[in-house]
Amino acid sequence: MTQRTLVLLKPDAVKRGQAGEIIRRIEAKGYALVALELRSATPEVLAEHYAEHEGKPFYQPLVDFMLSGPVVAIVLEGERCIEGFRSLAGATDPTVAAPGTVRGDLGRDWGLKVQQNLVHGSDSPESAEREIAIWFPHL
Ligand code: IDP
Ligand code: MG
Repeated sequence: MTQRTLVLLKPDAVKRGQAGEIIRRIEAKGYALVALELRSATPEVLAEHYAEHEGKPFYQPLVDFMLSGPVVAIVLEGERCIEGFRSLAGATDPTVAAPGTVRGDLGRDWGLKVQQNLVHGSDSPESAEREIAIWFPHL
């Protein structure tokens, strides 16, 4: 089943010069790049993107972090790439993300700053469709 998913390389990935390494892993897995752009998120885009997390204790720190520098927004295409990219990314908390994953290999232990986990990936076909429309309305 060919799918599309939205991936974000978060500001920590861009600042630390890990964007290329993460894109290399995506391409090595066989996923196609459909769209890719370095850009600055806006409060409006992030409010839509993270709507499901509004009201949670980590919401505002997460939004502030996502505004702290440019992100790379990517649409990938490939066989079961929604599940597949999340498998490449690893668990949300880089401290416990498995070795071999982006977060496990490249994530640092930032204490409570779980938000600095390098990447976002859509978690379902419905989320992917919604998030691609937010970041790439022309697609
Ligand atoms: P996911 O990115 O693995 O799908 P979600 O639960 O959807 O994780 O959370 C969205 C983002 O919010 C995470 O990637 C991370 O940046 C941040 N986050 C999640 N849980 C926490 C937390 O407990 N503390 C701080 N940030 C968190
Ligand atoms: Mg999520």
